[in-house]
Amino acid sequence: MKLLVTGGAGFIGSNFILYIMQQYPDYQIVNMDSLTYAGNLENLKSVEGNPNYTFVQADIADKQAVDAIFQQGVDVVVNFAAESHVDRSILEPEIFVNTNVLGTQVLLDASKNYGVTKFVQVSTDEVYGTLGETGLFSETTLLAPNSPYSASKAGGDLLVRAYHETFGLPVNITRCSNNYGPYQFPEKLIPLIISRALNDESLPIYGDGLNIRDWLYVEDHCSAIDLVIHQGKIGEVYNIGGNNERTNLHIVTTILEELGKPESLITFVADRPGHDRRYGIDPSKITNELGWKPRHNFETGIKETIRWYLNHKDWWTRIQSGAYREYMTQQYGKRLGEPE
Ligand code: NAD
Ligand code: TDX
Repeated sequence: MKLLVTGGAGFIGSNFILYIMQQYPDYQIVNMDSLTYAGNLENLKSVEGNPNYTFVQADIADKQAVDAIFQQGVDVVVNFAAESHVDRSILEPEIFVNTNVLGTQVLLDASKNYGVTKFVQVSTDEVYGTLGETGLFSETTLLAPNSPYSASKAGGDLLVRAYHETFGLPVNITRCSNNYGPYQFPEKLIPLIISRALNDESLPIYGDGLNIRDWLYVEDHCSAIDLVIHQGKIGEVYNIGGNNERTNLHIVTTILEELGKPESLITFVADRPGHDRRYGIDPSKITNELGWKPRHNFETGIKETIRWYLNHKDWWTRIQSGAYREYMTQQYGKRLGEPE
């Protein structure tokens, strides 16, 4: 099988490539990634020389570059490529539409024209909007995205659906909850808090810190996508989540306790505009129909993740370059009372 993985140099995409190459050593993997700030080929050093792995630096919205890859033959597409950070989508919405909507459409067109056997769209629970105190997101929950990020992901999802209904493209959409684990860019909550706490820096918590996310260890997301590629029923949406709802404050205090750092580092800052209060996934469809089960529980997964960041300080220190520092000032300068 020849698998085109887009966005394979990012957090989940690189974990997925490492996972799939271990599970199916004879699959051919083409990793297409434009290497934005979030793409890092260092994550894939261990497979670089493998003859079954190829990297192509290209933008999914670049029709010619996409066509050139499909001309070489593609069986299955797994589309991870996206602008993925909600806060950045508030600062700069346009690139989210370019990649997450237009880029997805370019990939869909090529998939239709070259007749792939499956197109898997890696989406997010954020397309459903926010939950109140009760209830869970199911696959039939109405889409009600609240951020430019989630709206652009919902736009991509709707195009995937339309290409299935209109052109008969064989598709699946997966909607996963918050991932954590190795290689996550230190702008996202868990690696941000670990890296800042290790440097004894203040820890910005939006609003009252009681927003809830449903956390899943990244390898469990990869195993779910593996099942969807091989067994997912054409045209279906699958929600993925491990029933691990936690408040942000709980996440932060757990990390501080594990690192032996004081809670006085916590700094409550201005809330994220449009901040979704709670996410919670009902994973019963993928569990019952495809037999998926997460292998990691949150308590062990978070400890493994903290250990990984402790052992890979070089990895995240290198990332914290000029561009990262610029973003941090733009995002947190005023919130943390620092000059902009
Ligand atoms: P990430 O930001 O770490 O990685 C995104 C990757 O896509 C990067 O390597 C980047 O270089 C690449 N990319 C961006 N724009 C591109 C373009 N135009 N063309 C080609 N490559 C491009 O993101 P992630 O956290 O790994 O998320 C991967 C996917 O999973 C996204 O589609 C995201 O919406 C979805 N998702 C993420 C989470 C999560 O918790 N991180 C949860 C559910 C779903
Ligand atoms: O500095 C911070 N302070 C803070 O309180 C940051 C970066 C986040 N938060 C809060 C906001 C959220 O309630 O922590 C929670 C998690 O925030 P993020 O890590 O930014 O993730 P989230 O906005 O929930 O989105 C993530 O999960 C779904 C991914 O970034 C998305 O790509 C995915 O679709």
